[in-house]
Amino acid sequence: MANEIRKIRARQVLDSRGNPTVEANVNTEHGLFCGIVPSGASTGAKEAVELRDGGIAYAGKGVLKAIANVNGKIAPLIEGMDCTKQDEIDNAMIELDGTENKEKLGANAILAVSIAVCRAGAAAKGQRLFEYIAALSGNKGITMPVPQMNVMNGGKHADMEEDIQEQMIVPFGAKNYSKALEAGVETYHTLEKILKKKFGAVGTLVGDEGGFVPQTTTVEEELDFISKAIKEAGYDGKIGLAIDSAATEFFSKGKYRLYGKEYSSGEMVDFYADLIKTYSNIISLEDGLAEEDWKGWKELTAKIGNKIQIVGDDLLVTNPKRIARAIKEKNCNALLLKINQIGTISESLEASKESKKAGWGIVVSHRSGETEDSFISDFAVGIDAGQSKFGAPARSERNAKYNQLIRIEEELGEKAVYLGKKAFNK
Ligand code: 2PG
Ligand code: MG
Repeated sequence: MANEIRKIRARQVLDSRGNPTVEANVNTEHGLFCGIVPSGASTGAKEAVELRDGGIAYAGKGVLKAIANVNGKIAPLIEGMDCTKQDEIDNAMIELDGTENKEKLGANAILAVSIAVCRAGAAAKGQRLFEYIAALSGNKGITMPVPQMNVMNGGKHADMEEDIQEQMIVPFGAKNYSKALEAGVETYHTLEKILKKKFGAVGTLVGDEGGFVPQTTTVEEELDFISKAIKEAGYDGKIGLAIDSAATEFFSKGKYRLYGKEYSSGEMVDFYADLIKTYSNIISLEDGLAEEDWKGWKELTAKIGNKIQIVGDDLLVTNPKRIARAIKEKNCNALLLKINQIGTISESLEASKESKKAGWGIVVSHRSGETEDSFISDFAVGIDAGQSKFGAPARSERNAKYNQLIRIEEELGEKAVYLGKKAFNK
């Protein structure tokens, strides 16, 4: 049979934090195709399950059980199938697993295969990966994402408590993606100089996503440093700010605890409303509230969702069911799309489709634990997401994504679209 999957094999490799993760290889007549799975630190409770071994090796973080599931259970089922039938293959794995959250086989086992199959499918059709994903999903596959670049790390990504996790710069005012990248990189390096001057060498230590972790004590102080860097780099008015609070991490017993202060849900909403008044260059806010604070999210969206983009990450976990609820109840107006939160490419496409139908923005996102796999770059262009979140433009597991986008933009040539501010929902 043409396009037949001849062999599937998985192995344990390392992610950017030095933790084990799953790599799968899919063999067809067109070659060998690979998929490597990322891993989060500030994970949503409702994410698909990442199967870990427990025990002593790698402090319990080994993935040999997931590897055994690929080699012993998934491979016998999928080998012989047509690699261009992404839906059928993903559904077969979902059925074999049989649980709501993929806990039996592990979403890490399933996703590694799903990614590799997608690459094999593209090769079988003689298409570039982004073109193939566009065809699979009924999109044009010509939109270069506006990057949210994480220049200041905090929270779980920097071993900080009661802290905002990510402060990002958003180079929307560029004529194309490459120019946006250039602006982002120059601003990142300007920020480095500013922080070094202020705090010395310790001011430029970086967190898991390559952003700096200076000794700051308020969000305002942090945003001031970044705004200064934008200005000094010459991009005032051309680069905006985005925040991922990852608020579930500083929420407990009904209270939010941030930078030494305590807030109710309503007070957090006011906090953000004030913040965007002071910093009118904020364009997007992700996980401003905790993952089960649906009522707070609704208030937040009603209050400032017409001024900035309100992005659901832990709230939605790229799960079509939670997305449907949030669309209905108006809890946010944009999806953070992480393929390993749901565990297959087909379900990720479904999540993006439903979000688009609702008029939401879509941000295709990395995890804090990443690898050299740049699949999500092709995915972001393939679904015409319009936005990406791939960390700081530093460290090769992040730059692998930015670099792949450079190649895609070059290939698209005149066809490439850069939406700038228009990519953001309000
Ligand atoms: C997030 C992500 C990526 P993690 O919260 O958006 O930045 O972090 O992968 O640790 O969940
Ligand atoms: Mg997040």
